[in-house]
Amino acid sequence: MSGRLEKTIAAIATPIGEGAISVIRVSGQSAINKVAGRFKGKQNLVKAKSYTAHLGRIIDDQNKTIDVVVCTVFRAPKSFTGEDTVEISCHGGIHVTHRVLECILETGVYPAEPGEFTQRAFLNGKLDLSQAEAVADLIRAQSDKARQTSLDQLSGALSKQIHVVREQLVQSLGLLELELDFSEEGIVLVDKTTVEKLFKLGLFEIDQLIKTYKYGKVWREGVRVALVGIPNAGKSSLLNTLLKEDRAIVTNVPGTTRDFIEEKMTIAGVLFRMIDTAGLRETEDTVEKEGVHRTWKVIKGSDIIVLVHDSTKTITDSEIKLLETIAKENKNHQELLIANNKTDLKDEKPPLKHIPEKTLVVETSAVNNNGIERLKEALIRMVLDKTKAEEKESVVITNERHYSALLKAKQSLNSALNSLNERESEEFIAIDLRTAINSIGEIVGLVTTEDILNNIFSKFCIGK
Ligand SMILES: Nc1nc2c(ncn2[C@@H]2O[C@H](COP(=O)(O)OP(=O)(O)OP(=O)(O)O)[C@@H](O)[C@H]2O)c(=O)[nH]1
Ligand SMILES: [Mg+2]
Repeated sequence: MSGRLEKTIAAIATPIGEGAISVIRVSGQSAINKVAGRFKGKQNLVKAKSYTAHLGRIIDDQNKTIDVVVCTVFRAPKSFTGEDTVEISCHGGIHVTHRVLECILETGVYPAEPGEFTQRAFLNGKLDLSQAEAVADLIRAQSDKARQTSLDQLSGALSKQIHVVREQLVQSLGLLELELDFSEEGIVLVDKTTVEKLFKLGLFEIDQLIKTYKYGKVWREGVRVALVGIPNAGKSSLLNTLLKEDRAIVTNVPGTTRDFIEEKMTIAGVLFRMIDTAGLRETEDTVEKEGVHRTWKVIKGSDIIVLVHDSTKTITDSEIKLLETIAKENKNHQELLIANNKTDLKDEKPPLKHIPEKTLVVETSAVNNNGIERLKEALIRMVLDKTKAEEKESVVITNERHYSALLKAKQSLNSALNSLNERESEEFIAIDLRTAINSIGEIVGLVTTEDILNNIFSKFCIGK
């Protein structure tokens, strides 16, 4: 790793395609010198001050002009990577961008690997690991909520909280190492209740963070909403009306939708993944059977289930079975909502029986748009109500790696607490405590391995 850090690297930092400009980022000890050798402008880049931009031309080894560019110079340590950096803004064509990059690489600069600029920022202490991960999350954010949580993480809100929790555990370790005394006649340096209190405080704070993950994940990946029901209830029609787009096939033939269809939409800044499914019924048709099988899978994996019911029909056995299954197997605390559809039809409306108490029923019509706004409000309210408690916590866990590190820390701390209560020797308790401290440290990168780093940064794009 350290050998690599001595190398100067370059990559295209903007998406490949035609645009007004593209940016080529060059970073490392000799970044400014190398670019200066291929740059002709009024200013010699070698002498350029930090944070200055210079108009000029990029030339190849034959002195031929490749493009007219603007070079922005950042001097270490005040750059994204913490190293000398030049960002070359050239014309945004695919060919011209590659040619400019080639000219720079020809001078002995190395092509950057995925995420290498951010990895350098981490290794040079500009960002901790959770902040580096937030860069990728911010770039991938698909909703306002996702953007906000990544930005908070990038600003260091999570890091701060992690350091507080870790510091508490380190303090308890210090106390523990001072020597716990359980015997009657020994010198009591630290009493058991003080350490126990500290452990419990640590556990409480770790738990608070763990609890936010359910929502953090939702902010990041979106709320999965399954539109389910019996054939012809109007699931596909509702999807189309919600999306304001003719996305799914709608016919009056029961069993039209065979495979599920997933589409994204945002409501009040929150990303929702709406999934239209095959109508549930007993069938001998091989394709439809597979569709029904997939519907059950979608039901299990979603956060909210919208049972679309045809309001002109009496509730069927299939619908009752669905409601019972959701009630029984609801390990993930999924929310249930009923869209009582086709309210525009003049037919008689039989009473909705057999639905669980307190279930929210929204009257809808996919044909004349009636109740669609109310349905959207109900969806967002479900998400916000559930997250209200957690929103008070300023820090939200969105990343699976952080979540598993917290779970590991909790497990070790619990085990330390047990050992303490069973009056095991302090060395024994300290082992678990150190494991917990390390797990917490992994989140911000105080403890890392090459594997962890490779795993994180290889998922970045080149140029980030
Ligand atoms: N009047 C009226 N007709 C509707 C409404 N929603 C759907 N329909 C009609 O009901 C029929 C079935 O609609 P779909 O959206 O295909 O129903 P589905 O639940 O997706 O059905 P499957 O894919 O077969 O499971 C179509 O003829 C729709 O035009 C509604 O709110 N009002
Ligand atoms: Mg359908």
